[in-house]
This record gives sequence, structure tokens and C-alpha cells, in this order.
Amino acid sequence: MAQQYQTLRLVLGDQLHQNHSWFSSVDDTTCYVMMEVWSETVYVRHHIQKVVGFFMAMRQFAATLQELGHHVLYLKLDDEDNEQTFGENIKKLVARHNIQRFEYQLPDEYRVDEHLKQLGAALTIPCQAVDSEHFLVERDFVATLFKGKKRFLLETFYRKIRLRHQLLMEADGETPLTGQWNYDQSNRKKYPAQLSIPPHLPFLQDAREVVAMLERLKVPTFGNITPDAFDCPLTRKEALELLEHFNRLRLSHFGDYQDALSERHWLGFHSRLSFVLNVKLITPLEVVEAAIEYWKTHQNTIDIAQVEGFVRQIVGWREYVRGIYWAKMPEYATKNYFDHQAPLPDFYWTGNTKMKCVGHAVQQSLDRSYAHHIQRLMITGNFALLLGVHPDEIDAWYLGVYMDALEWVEITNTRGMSQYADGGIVGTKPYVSSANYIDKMSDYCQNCYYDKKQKYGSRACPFNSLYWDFYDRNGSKLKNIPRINMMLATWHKMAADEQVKILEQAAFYKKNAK
Ligand code: FAD
Ligand code: DLZ
Ligand code: SF4
Repeated sequence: MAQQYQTLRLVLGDQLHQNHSWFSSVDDTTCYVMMEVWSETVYVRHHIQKVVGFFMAMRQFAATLQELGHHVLYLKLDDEDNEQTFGENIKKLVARHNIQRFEYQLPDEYRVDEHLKQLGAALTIPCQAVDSEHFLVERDFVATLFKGKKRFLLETFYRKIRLRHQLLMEADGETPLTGQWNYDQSNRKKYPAQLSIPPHLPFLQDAREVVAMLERLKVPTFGNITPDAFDCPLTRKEALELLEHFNRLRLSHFGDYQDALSERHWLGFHSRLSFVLNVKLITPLEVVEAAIEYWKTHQNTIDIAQVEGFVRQIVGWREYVRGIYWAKMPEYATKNYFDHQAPLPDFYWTGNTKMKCVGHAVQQSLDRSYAHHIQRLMITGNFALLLGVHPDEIDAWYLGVYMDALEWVEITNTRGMSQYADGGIVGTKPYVSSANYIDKMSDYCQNCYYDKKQKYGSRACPFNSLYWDFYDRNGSKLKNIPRINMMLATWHKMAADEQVKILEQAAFYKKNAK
């Protein structure tokens, strides 16, 4: 007979939170279950590194819980006994182990939340959802804060969090350190040619077993992996090492070069903490507190703009987009403000394009399952928006390609910030640019097949004509956005024959982007 437990607790693949109160004591009547399931693996086509990263981190977490004395059931994707959905596996385990009570931590994704609510209703035993004890504010904090408002301003939210958790505040508890809340304006530098960027901290893992399993089961994935040297932090110890490395070597220039792009650097001064944060191996509060602590003891070499920029990303943007997700789902996933309908070009899946900037960002994404924020926003996102790609196709790509992609943070950044498909809930304006901005922030244009200065002609940079085409076709939907008005006026003042040439060139690229 199978072992009997009173309580069954589900731990999802992005709930690897060792310091959760669930694990504070060992209880022989409680069993934890973790499962690799087909339903989560194929709901979107994932990069192979994402699936491997999740499964390996889950397996290590299960082993850690066992070492701590907890009872853990772990279902691998190829276990014969695996019913391949959370719900069916739970039902089977409840019956087999004579479970009297089922508990789960609130999931971060709407899809899974609905699935578990339905499961709870179908079970005949008591079912309880508890907090995941990871985020700084509750799921509905943003919705409550902005009740009745059309715009959800990040800055309002960010200041509330700084005050609530007393982060970078003066002793009076009300004034931000130095009197200034935000140093966004100073985070706009391009990499100087001579700047030396520290090497990244690799975490080379032997992923051969999991890769072989995925191949054997013919799990549909894309992207590249080196199975015996898969580079990804997978444990809490590794997450803490990555954080220490970031504070020591990257924090000093984080803000300065946050928006910089280069063919020579894939990481720059970014942290690469998003995966370990999103699977909860580390908490946002411990990350920002460690960065602030480091800065306090190194104020002679690190200025406040660097640490404030970092804190804003984590306790500002990250928490804020989660709040928007829960305030606006499920309707959010259908938003298409510009009614864009074009398909995503093939080169998003292959990297095969003559555009140096797009090619670099896509190839890096295929090789590393990682791109930093400005690559996602101002290169791949910008180009898809200019081209008028349907947000569903763009979301599927972003959700699949990045290790850190979970819908709550992916869709709000993609459909919201990047594509403005929500009509301005997350972003105050669409993030579009011509070659001018890309050239200002990068070294891409100097080695590109296309000419950054040309708007039309056989070598004209596609960003240029598509940029003006975007204003032309969406003028009526853009005219009330203050910072966009100026560009609309410039477009309308342009000579008619110039406009025709630009629009013809854009029409060509819309059919033949390469
Ligand atoms: P760093 O630059 O070192 O920043 C530190 C941390 O701040 C990140 O680890 C992340 O946790 C947080 N952060 C920074 N910017 C954001 C943001 N806009 N929203 C939420 N958190 C932020 N982030 C994800 O975690 N998952 C996604 O699926 C995701 N999809 C994105 C899609 C698009 C189109 C865009 C424009 C951005 C997306 N982001 C996403 C946000 C951001 O690009 C990544 O968090 C960041 O690039 C991860 O790299 P890093 O850890 O080196 O970040
Ligand atoms: C991303 C992912 C993948 C690929 N596979 C699994 C899985 O098999 N089992 C699991 O528990 N979690 C997986 N995850 C992470 C989930 O998508 C995530 O835990 C939920 O969507 C909740 O956000
Ligand atoms: Fe990108 Fe255009 Fe610059 Fe080429 S010229 S790198 S396509 S912006």
C-alpha cells in the first residue's frame, strides 16, 4: 500500500522558495509534490534552455527539500505514472495516498490559477491556496491603488513601495535619499570604445540527461543548447553567488549603461538575475537590500544613480507589471490597440537577417535564451511594432524564447510596454524608433548591410521607412499622446513626394523584411 499522508502540497516550477513558511518545519503527515507535465511544457513552443532550466532547477529543489527531511513526490516528464496535467496527477495522488487536504501556493499565471481553482472545486477534500511569500505586495495592490484611474503610473506605485519598505530613504522615513526619487535621466549612456566590461559568471551544468529525455519524447522546442555545458544558475546557492558577483562587478555601472547596446557584449552591466528571481530561488527584497548594502559601503566608487536604477527595476517595474497583470487579465491577453495583423517574420526563429541589430539580438536569444531589456524593447520589440505584427505572435515568441518568461511579466512587458497594444496602460507612449536612436545607443549600424541614413533605396535601413509608416497608419490613434505629437507633426510637414517614397519603401519591407 502507498504511504498515507494527511496533506498534499503542490510546488510549481516557479515556486522554488526554500524560505517559504511551508518549509520551516518538517512534518511527516505532509507530502510535497512537484511535477514535470506535458501541459506546461507545450502550451507555447519553448526554447530548449527554458525547459531544461526549469526541469533541472525543479529536480535540484526537490532534492534539497528531501535533504532537509521533507517528504517529496517528484514526477518526471517520462514517468509512466504521469498523467501530464497538474489536476489529473493531483486527483490520482489524493486517492492513492488517502490525502485529507490539498494546498497550493498562489500561482503567478492566470492560466494555472484557473486550472487550480477548478481542481479545488472538483476535489472532495478541503483545498487551500496560500501566498507564495515572494513579492513585496499582494496581487491586488496595484488594482486597488489605481481604482477608477485610466492610467496606472509606475512612479506613483514605486514611491509607495520605497516608503512601505523604507528603501533608499532618509532617516525621517519620508524623504528619498538625497531628496531625489528617480535618476532615470542619467541612465542613457552608450558604451565608450575603451570601456572594459567584466566577464559574466558562468554556471556550467551537465544537462545531458534532461536534453536526452526531451529528445526521446519529441518535445517541440527551438533554440540552441550545449548539453554538457548549459550555462544557467539553478540553485539558491548559485543565485546568491550571481547576486554577489553583480554587486561587486556590475552594479557600479548598472544605471549608466542600462540602455546601451553592442555587438561585442551580450550582458553589459545587467545582472541576469531574472530567471532565479522568477523561479523564486531568491526574493526581490533580499536582492535590493543586498545591492543597497553593497552601495552603502562603496559610496566612494558607486553613485546613487546606479543603485536607484537597479532598485527601480525590481521593486518598481517588476512588482508593478505583476499588479497590472492581475488587474487586467484575462482581457489583457486580447488587447490589440493598433489592430496589427502581420505575421512574425521567419528570422525571429532563425536569426537570418541582414539587419545587424535584429540579427544580433535574435541570435543571442537563440544561443542564450537571454537578451537584456533594451534588446527586447528597442530592437526586436520595436521592429515587430513598426512592422505591425499581431501581438499574439509577438507574445508567443517572447514567452517561448526567454528563460525568464512567465506570462505575468512577459505579456505586460510585450503587449503593454513594448507593443502599446493595451492602449497605454503600462507605457506612456509606444516605444518606436528609427535607425537614429539605435545608432546613438549602439555600435550596430557601422557594420550593417543597411544604410542608417537612408529612408528609401535598396540599402535603406528598414527601421527608417517603417518608422514613418507607423505614424502614417496610426496617426489617429497617436494624436493625444504628448511626446508623440511632435513626430506626427514632422511627418505631416514632410513633402508629399518624400512621403510617397517612404511609404512605398515601407510597403516593400512589410512584404520583404530580411
Ligand atoms: P537587469 O537589467 O539586470 O534588471 C534587474 C532585474 O529587474 C531583472 O532581473 C528583472 O527582475 C527586473 N526588471 C527589469 N526590467 C523589468 C521590467 N520591465 N519588468 C519586470 N521586471 C524587470 N522580464 C522577465 O523577467 N520575464 C519576461 O518574460 C520579460 N519579457 C520582456 C519582454 C519585453 C518585450 C520587454 C521589453 C521586457 C521584458 N522583460 C521580461 C523585462 C526585462 O527585459 C528583463 O527582466 C531583463 O532583461 C532580464 O535581464 P536581467 O536579469 O539581466 O535584468
Ligand atoms: C515553464 C515551466 C515548464 C516548461 N514546465 C513546467 C512543468 O512541467 N511543471 C511545473 O510545475 N512548472 C513548469 N513550468 C513553470 C510553470 O509554467 C509555472 O510554474 C506556472 O505557469 C505558474 O506560473
Ligand atoms: Fe539596425 Fe538599421 Fe542600424 Fe542596420 S542600419 S543596425 S538595420 S538600425
